[in-house]
Amino acid sequence: MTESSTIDRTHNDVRTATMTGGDALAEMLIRNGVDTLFGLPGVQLDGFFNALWSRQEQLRVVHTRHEQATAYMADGYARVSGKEGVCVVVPGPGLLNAAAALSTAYACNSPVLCITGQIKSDLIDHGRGMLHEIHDQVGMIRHITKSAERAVTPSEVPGLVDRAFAQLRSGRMRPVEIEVPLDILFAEESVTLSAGTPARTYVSPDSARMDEAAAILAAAKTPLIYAGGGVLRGEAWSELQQLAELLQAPIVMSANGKGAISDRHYLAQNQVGELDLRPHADVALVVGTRFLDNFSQPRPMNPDTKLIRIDIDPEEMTRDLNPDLQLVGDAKAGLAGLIERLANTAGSRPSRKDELQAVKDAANARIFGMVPQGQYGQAMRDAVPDDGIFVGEMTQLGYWSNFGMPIYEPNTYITPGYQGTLGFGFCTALGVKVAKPDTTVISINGDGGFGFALNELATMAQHNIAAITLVFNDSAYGNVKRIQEEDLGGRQIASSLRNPDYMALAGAFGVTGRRAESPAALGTAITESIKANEPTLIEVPVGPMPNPWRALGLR
Ligand SMILES: Cc1ncc(C[n+]2csc(CCOP(=O)(O)OP(=O)(O)O)c2C)c(N)n1
Ligand SMILES: [Mg+2]
Repeated sequence: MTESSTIDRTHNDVRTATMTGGDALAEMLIRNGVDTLFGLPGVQLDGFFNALWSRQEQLRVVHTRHEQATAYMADGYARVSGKEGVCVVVPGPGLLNAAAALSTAYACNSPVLCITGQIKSDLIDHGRGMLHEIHDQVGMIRHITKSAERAVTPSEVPGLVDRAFAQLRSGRMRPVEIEVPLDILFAEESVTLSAGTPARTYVSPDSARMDEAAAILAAAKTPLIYAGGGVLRGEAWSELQQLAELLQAPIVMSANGKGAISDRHYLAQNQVGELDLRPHADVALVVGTRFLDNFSQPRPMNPDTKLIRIDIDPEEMTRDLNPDLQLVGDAKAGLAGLIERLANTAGSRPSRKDELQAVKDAANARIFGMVPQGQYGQAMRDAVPDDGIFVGEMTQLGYWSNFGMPIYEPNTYITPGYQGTLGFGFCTALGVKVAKPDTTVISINGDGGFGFALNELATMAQHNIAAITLVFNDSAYGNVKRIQEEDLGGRQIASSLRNPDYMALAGAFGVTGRRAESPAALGTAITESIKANEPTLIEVPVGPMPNPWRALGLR
């Protein structure tokens, strides 16, 4: 069974004309549905930016102050828009600057297209030392992309772009790199533009295995569902909820899977509630997740729990454990297939609402009882509307939010995943806000992580990107400092930070600055910022915070 995606693509005629490589690249992006690019120009890209100049009505260019931001913004854009995010960087140092962000998109299965320039085509890999030359750029970037490829004539560009989009629209979504040398971007020849790449289709798991899985689930008394980012990337949230309701199975979401079911639903459980549920599960249905804990460790499952996995990536199935049943396919098709098979048999289960609501309430009492994280978390959640989007970071409130923040809609909680990249939060939130200008976007940063990208306050002001940027300022790489304090005998080194005056900093960039000295003040500051809807920085001075995983028994 395959099913068309909801993304509407305009149909284009195949057309042959004489044009430059730059024109061909720009035209093919348009033909693949791209309308926004995040980029930073340079001499190897002149032919491309020249082509973009004449297409500003169709392709908006958002330029940044560092290449990391182009790729983070493309990632943020991709995670919330249902479209691919596209960034454009010069070769060598430009691509290397973008690499931390690409590795993050790789970790989080985000469809990012990175377009890179190249030195002159006849000098590639000669080692002469051309401006921005690095040896085997394609080979280098392949390690953190799904594919990487170069065109060496203008007429090769349409195929290059279509193959990239075919990768971005099939299987496990991960970033893709393409590159075109500077002379080819200016060279002219006859080019045949294709109609673009078809929309994504969903691959269904093997039918006989789905029969087996349905039989196991029908017989299960206390089934438990684990949902990860694959549910969101595969737009499978309705199917997930329907199946869970049929089975009366609680759903534990990974950080990247948050929003797969609304936390208002009694079946939605966080990782603290999971501690109560896991030992009693007779069957675990694991959908679109690596199925690891916060520290990328395998979960200590009860050996009697039968394991069924749905995953688009066959390699993921058996990396750490051998499931009883492997369903290789898209979450949407897999879950729909199970619903079809279970609709008659499992329809009459009694509601587990009282029992599961109690598990949830007990977990939340502990989570929100954490001082001060629970109070700040509550203040943020109360101030932000249900459809508001939180972008996390590697900071104390980010860690807490990964398991604690209630999330009510799909794709409204965005994290750097296992890459844990400082610098991710602020930049990614800017891309999210470009994709969703009418939605509240909250970026949760520490002073350390924000420092990786504070130059992008200029981008925020210049392009009027009204994301609300929080900086929890403890004058420290707080997580590092706490480890040195608690586990390394207080041997503090390289973990204290002397910070700028954040209000003066915001003012210098032309961004509205607010300071919030308590959870209540933070709530007020967020509410005011939502009303003002302008580029905003909110500094939240804080002290050291307790280790959230230890406090909640998650480690
Ligand atoms: C790119 C990158 N470099 C280094 C680290 C290691 N690291 C993890 S947490 C952390 C401290 C973060 O400090 P801050 O952003 O202020 O958050 P806090 O813990 O103080 O809340 C560091 C340096 C990282 N995660 N990513
Ligand atoms: Mg800090």
